Amino acid sequence: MSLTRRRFLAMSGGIAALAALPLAIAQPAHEVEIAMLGTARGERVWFAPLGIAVAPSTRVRFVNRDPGNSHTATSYHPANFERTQRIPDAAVPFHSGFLLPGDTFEVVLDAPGVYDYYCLPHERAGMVGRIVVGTPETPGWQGAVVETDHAAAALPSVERILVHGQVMPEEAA
Ligand SMILES: [Cu+2]
Repeated sequence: MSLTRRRFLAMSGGIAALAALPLAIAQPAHEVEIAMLGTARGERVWFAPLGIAVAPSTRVRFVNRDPGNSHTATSYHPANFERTQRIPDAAVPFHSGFLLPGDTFEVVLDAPGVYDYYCLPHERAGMVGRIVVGTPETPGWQGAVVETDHAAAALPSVERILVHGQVMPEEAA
């Protein structure tokens, strides 16, 4: 079974599950910020929010607000260090490069669907995030993701993100 086929099957179930839920992004912002954060000694690192719902063509600004570490925002895609694709087929993969404390990286997400991303040096420490662009009703939605990756298992569900608008790390478990 191809990746595309599996994504389609998962997407179909997701649409059915979401049909009755109130969604939180009635008034979409044109810009959102996702902070890169960490404890003083670097024992824990994370993106905040961990999951966020945005409208298509929202500008997402990653800001490294961790004074003690460099981070990246890197979409799961074969073009980025041969990771499994976890962004819509129509999306352009993004990779911020290493952001020093205070640095920012911006990306405009046009294609609807689910974007999973990670921090290159901290992926195995669980520094991952999820952006949901649009809803299952948005034309071109490709919301399915294949949730087999270990780090990605820490991500909140698409349904949870759509209902709440955003999910902070403490709530994700
Ligand atoms: Cu990091």
